[in-house]
Amino acid sequence: MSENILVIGACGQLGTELVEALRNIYGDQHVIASDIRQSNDDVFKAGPFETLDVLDKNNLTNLLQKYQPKQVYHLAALLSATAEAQPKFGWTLNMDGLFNVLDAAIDFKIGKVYWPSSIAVFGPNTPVNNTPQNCVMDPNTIYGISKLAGERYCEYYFQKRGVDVRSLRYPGLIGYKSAPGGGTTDYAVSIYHDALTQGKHECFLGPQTELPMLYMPDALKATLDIMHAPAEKVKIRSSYNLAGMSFSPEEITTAIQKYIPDFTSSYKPDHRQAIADSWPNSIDDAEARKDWGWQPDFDLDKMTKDMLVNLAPRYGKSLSI
Ligand code: AKB
Repeated sequence: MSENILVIGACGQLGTELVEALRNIYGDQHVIASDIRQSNDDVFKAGPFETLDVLDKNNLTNLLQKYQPKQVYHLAALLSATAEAQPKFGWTLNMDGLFNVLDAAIDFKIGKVYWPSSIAVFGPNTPVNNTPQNCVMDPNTIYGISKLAGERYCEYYFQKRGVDVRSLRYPGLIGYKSAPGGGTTDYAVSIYHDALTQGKHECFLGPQTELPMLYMPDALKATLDIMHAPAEKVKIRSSYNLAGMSFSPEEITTAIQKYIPDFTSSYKPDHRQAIADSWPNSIDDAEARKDWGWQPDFDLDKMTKDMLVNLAPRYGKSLSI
């Protein structure tokens, strides 16, 4: 496999791990990582890295001319909490960035485009449990509104302009290799670090706030699976519901206590509580399972074990797991 692949927004939580996974498949030199800022992460030293502001069309055009990628993963966005703090910029980056990439896909004959959506497309009137693929969608955050508009835009570009664009509605993503940035689900990453470093965690959500989550190896598997699926199997061109597990801060605390019995959580809900309250508790991902064979490998306990085993040495700890 010798085609070039461009990852935009490569230095974020998902991008960092996706670049590594793609380089393992396609070769270091064929995966071009790009972001508005350079990262020190070792993964970016193995192959090409370019500075790219996706809002700058000339910058994007130059990169596409240079590398002629056959696939583009467009991950650059402001997440839920950050976009609420800068709504105008959140809207501009999330929407104009997507427009630029979809238009470039036509101009440069890019074979496939990946663009992430989110459970943030759902809102207060959405059925909260086992949320179906198609239902009331009334997001009340800038991030969610931009993701829902982006989904409609992707489907439009597929139907009317022939762009092979594929997308997943990610739940909260949890991983040990890279840090999340500005999401409402981020507590579920920092809780593991706090458990190992301080033995306690102060959660910015209330104890019973149940949210859909996905462990990073499953997120990478789903992303690569949908991008590698034959086009006719990808029947939904807005974005697929995707589920891994669902839990509350209280439940993840209990899961960690199994391995670190003295660990405790306290609760101090902030502005992110309202965002979490507008999102589903759990997701029905039957369409992804049916269309391209999606199946997650990790539940809360398996993920907790893996997170702790991998993070403990970083903090000089050894756990008997
Ligand atoms: C966020 O919390 O903003 C993201 C998401 C669910 O899309 N992790």
